[in-house]
Amino acid sequence: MNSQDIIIAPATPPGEGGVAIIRLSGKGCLDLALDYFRASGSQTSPNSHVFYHGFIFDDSGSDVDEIMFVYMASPRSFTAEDVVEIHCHGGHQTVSKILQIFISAGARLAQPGEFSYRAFLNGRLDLSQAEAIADLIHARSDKARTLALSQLEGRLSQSLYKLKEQLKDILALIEAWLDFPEEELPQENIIQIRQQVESSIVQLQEMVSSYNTGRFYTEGVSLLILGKPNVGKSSLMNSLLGEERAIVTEIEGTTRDFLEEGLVINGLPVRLIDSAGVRDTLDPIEKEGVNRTLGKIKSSDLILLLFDGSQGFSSEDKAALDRCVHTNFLVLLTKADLPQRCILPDLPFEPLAISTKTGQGLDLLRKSIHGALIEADIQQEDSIFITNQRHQQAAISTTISLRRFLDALDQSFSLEFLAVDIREALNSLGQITGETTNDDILESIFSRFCIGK
Ligand SMILES: Nc1nc2c(ncn2[C@@H]2O[C@H](COP(=O)(O)OP(=O)(O)OP(=O)(O)O)[C@@H](O)[C@H]2O)c(=O)[nH]1
Ligand SMILES: [Mg+2]
Repeated sequence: MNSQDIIIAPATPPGEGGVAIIRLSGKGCLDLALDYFRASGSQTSPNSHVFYHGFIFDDSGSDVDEIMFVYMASPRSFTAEDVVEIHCHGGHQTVSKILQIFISAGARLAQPGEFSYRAFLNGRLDLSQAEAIADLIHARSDKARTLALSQLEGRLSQSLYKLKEQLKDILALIEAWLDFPEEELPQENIIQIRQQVESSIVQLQEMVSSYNTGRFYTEGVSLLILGKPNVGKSSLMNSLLGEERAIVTEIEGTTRDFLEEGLVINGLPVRLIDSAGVRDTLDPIEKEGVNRTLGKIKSSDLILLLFDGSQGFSSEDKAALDRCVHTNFLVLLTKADLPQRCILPDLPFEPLAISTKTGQGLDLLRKSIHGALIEADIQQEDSIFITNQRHQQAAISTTISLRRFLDALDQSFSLEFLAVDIREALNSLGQITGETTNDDILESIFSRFCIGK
């Protein structure tokens, strides 16, 4: 990507709408834009951050659209470069005609993520903030939005900055002593350094383990409804969705394939999966369905294991329960509106009685689903949530380097060794904010953005 060009792209999605926004960025973009803009007032050179009404015309001088024009002078713009936004009518023909005019005049169509990439190169955003923009755009729940916004506002960057400053101080101290090879690091410094590194490791570990919670809110969770035929799996799917999505009958083996639907449960985006009832069967179609269900058990974030409360606990129920050990699961006793006959074996937790006929237990179920997946309180002011696997990997690498540093300190290794470990830790931390991220990785991160972002 050449960062000298004037780039252009629609900032709004394709399709019809009241307004579409076309954005130009780069040195000289104002002059270029003014070549094809006629303000309706007398103003000839626009002030920064002020809207002007006028017309875009083409090379032949014909008007193309009536627009609003805004110029944002560097560095007070999204990319920190000179930026012009053209707010035109939101239709495909108008947008593509305006793009054509400026591309023929020398602007280049921006690549996906190129505006954000320039904002990053110009120091307007660090890498974790640029990634937060993409997360914000793709947020599928209110919590996901809040997390992305706090990352965009720099909460993650700030806490990383503090960590980095601490490690840099330690490195500076060690490097100062490197100049006196015959002397040892004073004991009081060693104690202080050890404490600082230990507390950094604790903070990093919190970040690493926050990833699951963060990931659940941003990417959503998969929730598998499991149980033998006729326990009420499809009925539960329908009740949670609030619509008759799955076929419900009193015939065992009604559901043969997966049914997947998205919904939000107490702020958590959920992919709810209804499955074929688990039992031994000779019917080849049902058998395939059962095999697929069993395959899904491992990949689900949480399993709702259903037992029919109106019937005795059977060997099929036992087989389903055995499949769930070592997974994250909740036990539900269904059909609580009927006389209860099911006597469950000992379980490490209380089963939940539900009825899809009366709605009993469904609110509690929603809370339990949330509780089984989200341990920490996401609103806690001082904790930072990582929502990106790349960040988690970098935090893990940092922790490994710091542990190695502590070992080396214990074994009185030379100061050079200690310095190497701290430098490595700093390098890993810098990958989150983009200071030490190599160009290939940067390119692959930004190329996942949409055009115009
Ligand atoms: N009384 C009562 N009946 C229920 C309840 N939930 C489901 N049923 C009935 O139980 C039968 C089976 O329900 P489904 O939801 O189709 O069960 P399933 O587990 O999806 O069954 P398969 O797809 O065959 O594995 C239907 O006749 C439902 O009306 C409930 O809460 N109370
Ligand atoms: Mg079913």
